[in-house]
Amino acid sequence: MTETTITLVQGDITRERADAIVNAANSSLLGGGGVDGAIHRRGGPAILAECRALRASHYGKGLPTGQAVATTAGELDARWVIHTVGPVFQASGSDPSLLASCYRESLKVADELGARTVAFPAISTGAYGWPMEEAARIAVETVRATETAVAEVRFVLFDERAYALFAEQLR
Ligand code: AR6
Repeated sequence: MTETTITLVQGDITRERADAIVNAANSSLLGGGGVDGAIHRRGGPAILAECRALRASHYGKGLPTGQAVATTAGELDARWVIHTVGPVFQASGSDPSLLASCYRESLKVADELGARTVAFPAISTGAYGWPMEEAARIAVETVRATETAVAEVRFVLFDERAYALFAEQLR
């Protein structure tokens, strides 16, 4: 296995060029706000059409939390969008292994596709409420621990604080 390089970018993930762009989706696969909304808006209707087809076939009950599935990237500068569903953070106790699973399963799908560059957002850190610092640690640790043929994992962080917290994990 070749070494995977982890890189960081601050910005909008829908502006990235990569083999695969990961979407922080929900189980319905039918869109939402945040990264999900932005990906469907910029990627166009082809992505939603494939998501609907997945719901009509393999994922009748939706995509379970921690799993991942690929569609076309539509008009994005990528070949695929890999949709994954992060866990909702709960103050009473949340399962970090489900968040780790999102990164691991997305990389597994990327390997199946032959993707060499994969861009990830900070899954679960928006609407799903995961504290950025812990989410950054889980993201970086999981990618480091995953055997993959992906050459570059790029974390695309929306704001300065998220970027700084991911940078700290890479140090
Ligand atoms: N590029 C990169 N990062 C972004 C972008 C963007 N264009 N937009 C937001 N972020 P979220 P979640 C950051 O809420 O927490 C959706 O409605 C954002 O600042 O997109 O996994 C889905 O349909 C945050 O740090 O995803 C689900 O219902 C991070 O991306 C639900 O939200 C993730 O925020 C999923 O919630």
